[in-house]
Amino acid sequence: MKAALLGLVQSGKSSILSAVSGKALPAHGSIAVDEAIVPVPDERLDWLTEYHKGRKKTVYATIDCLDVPGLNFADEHGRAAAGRLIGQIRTVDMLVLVVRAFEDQTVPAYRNKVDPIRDLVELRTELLLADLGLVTTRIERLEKQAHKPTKVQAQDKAELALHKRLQEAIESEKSISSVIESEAEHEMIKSFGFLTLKPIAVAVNTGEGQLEKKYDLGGCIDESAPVITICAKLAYELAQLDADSRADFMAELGVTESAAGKFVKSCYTALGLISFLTVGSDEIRAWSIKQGTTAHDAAGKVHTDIKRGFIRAETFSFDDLKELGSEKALKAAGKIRLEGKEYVVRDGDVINFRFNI
Ligand SMILES: Nc1nc2c(ncn2[C@@H]2O[C@H](COP(=O)(O)OP(=O)(O)OP(=O)(O)O)[C@@H](O)[C@H]2O)c(=O)[nH]1
Ligand SMILES: [Mg+2]
Repeated sequence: MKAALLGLVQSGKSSILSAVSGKALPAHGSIAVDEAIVPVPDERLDWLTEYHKGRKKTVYATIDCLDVPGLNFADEHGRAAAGRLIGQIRTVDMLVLVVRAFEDQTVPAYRNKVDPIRDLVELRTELLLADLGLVTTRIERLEKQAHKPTKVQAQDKAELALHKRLQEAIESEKSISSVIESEAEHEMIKSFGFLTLKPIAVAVNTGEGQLEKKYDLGGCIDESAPVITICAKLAYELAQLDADSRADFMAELGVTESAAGKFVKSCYTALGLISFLTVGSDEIRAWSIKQGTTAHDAAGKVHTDIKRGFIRAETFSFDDLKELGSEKALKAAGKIRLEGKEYVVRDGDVINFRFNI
């Protein structure tokens, strides 16, 4: 899964990504898209590691994140650069829109004023315009093509009708995701990488001491989009400490949830992801999958051979193990199930795939 952190200039994208991934900050003024891997914090994995002492490795699930240089639509040069950057993120699975809410005289504010709602509206409008550009070009092309009696004429006509609907939606400021009605329609347009079809999360980068503040984003984004409040500067500073000092400092500040925890949760919610866990002879590992994934497809995530030779998924719930204390007790309580290919995996399932190759 790949997410792109997108926002106006100096909103705190690189600080957030460095805080949650541990990667060093990019050079000041960098104009290239940078990439970092964000480990998914998972206490269940930590618990299992403790329980199965002696395994060599604990492998967290990860989310790939792109750190996109700040967008600036305030002048022509900035608009051209923003257009190029937006073109580079059409293949990602989701967007994390980062908006600045922190006041700091030493960091120049976009359009001379800190205003997270105005920024979010501007970002959203620009994403809609970028999609409109693609839709309009496609319509022009299909209009030339669709009246020709070719083998794909019916297909062209259907696609033209759909793109006209998209155009209308965008012109009334609706995202493409709000008008796509079926899997078939989705298939028809998925290769375009429309930005307003992608799931979105919003990270409001607030000042120190304002982490509890709730921001009313005034309906300027889809209601289902998760919104988190992060203080990038504080999160970055905390990330530079060792684990013990970090825990002490967080307790002192009354910060209960790490920025990484919040960030990853928002991506998981937006993408509809869950995790299942495996305990191998040398590694304990978490895997992220879409909600609704079957045991057969989950096996394929671990290894194509395991999918091909799938026999059964020996499954129990992590919570049951934690409550009963041992696998022996789980067995005695009949909590270890043998599931078939069609079983729909649940968050926190610990699975041992039985397979035959
Ligand atoms: N006071 C304060 N400063 C912040 C906060 N977050 C970021 N900054 C500062 O704002 C400046 C920009 O932060 P970055 O993380 O580089 O922001 P960015 O969005 O990656 O910037 P561009 O990539 O240049 O658009 C840096 O000087 C940060 O130290 C914050 O929460 N509080
Ligand atoms: Mg940056």
